[in-house]
Amino acid sequence: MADGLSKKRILSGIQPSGEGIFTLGNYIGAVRNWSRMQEEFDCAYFIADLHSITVRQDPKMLKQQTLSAFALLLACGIDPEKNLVFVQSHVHEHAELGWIMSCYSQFGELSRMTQFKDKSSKHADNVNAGLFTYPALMAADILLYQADLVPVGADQKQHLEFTRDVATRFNNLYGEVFKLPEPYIPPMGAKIMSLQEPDKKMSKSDPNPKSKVFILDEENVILKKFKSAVTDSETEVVYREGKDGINNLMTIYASITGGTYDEIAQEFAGKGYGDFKVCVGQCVADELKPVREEYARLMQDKKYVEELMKKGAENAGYVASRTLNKVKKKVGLYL
Ligand code: ATP
Ligand code: LTN
Repeated sequence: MADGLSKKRILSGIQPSGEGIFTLGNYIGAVRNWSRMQEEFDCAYFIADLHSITVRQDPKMLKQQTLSAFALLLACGIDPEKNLVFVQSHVHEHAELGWIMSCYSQFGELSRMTQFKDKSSKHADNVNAGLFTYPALMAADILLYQADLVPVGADQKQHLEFTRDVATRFNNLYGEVFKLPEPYIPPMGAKIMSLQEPDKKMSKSDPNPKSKVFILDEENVILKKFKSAVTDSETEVVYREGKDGINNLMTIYASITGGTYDEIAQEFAGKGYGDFKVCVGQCVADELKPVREEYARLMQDKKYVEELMKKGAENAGYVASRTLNKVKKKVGLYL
């Protein structure tokens, strides 16, 4: 990162929770873009394990999934030599600044967060304080690294607005401590929908296994899931309102092959949905094969992956501690 000073800093995180780690939606909508941005930007990517425990997790699974998720970031092409790649809980500055940020967050604004409202109604038996202060920790994640740009999906935009509000409040009190981050929508960002209910986004936590493709699914599983994807009663492969299922398959195909909707419609003119589904499934399987192979290779050498985790945390800690120390001084904590 020798030329890190001249490049804008990108930061993003992904939770390791959810069965089977990352979906095709996470891949096309997030992780694949993260790896493409590493030339142009100075990037920091992390596994948000502290955020995952705002919902009850099985401890063994969480530990396993954290390792897998980290290895998967590397397998998707994120280079730990060029970027900061780490596990959130390994860098204690996140939890520390998270606490400080929570002291500058208002009850009212946290109560208005739609994710809090959603998750507290979904997990009504465990509406814990961490779920409530989740955005303060996320603000800390971002502000510690003085990130310029934060690639997030639409669901996280409110949290980014909140981050800017808290940072502005803090800066108004103590001077320019934090850089104000902007949301970043990557040029190739696409929203991938469920294969079974194409009006809903493909989500790790969807209980229906046929609704989602995992990055680590084997080729035959991927083909099968695409064969059973819900479409419509027409026969024409064309992108049009009301054809959510076909539109979604076309989006997936386009984002992997780079073709336009018109080109895809031409390619499949006169052919049925069956042929189209096989082709989409095959191109997804081909795209994910090298990722799966690299992941398998990395996971054979757990020690090596753990070593990279450790180095990543050290490098991230160096950057994070500079911001945290500045904050502590400003607030009046005795250093
Ligand atoms: P959960 O089911 O637990 O909400 P998720 O699969 O929706 O998980 P997140 O951890 O919320 O995934 O998101 C991680 C990243 O992946 C975010 O940047 C988000 O915008 C992106 N992402 C998630 N699902 C999709 C999707 N279907 N299409 C495009 N991008 C997605
Ligand atoms: N809340 C995010 C994950 C996340 C994140 C972050 C993303 C935690 N901290 C900081 C960007 C920047 C999610 O659930 N997708």
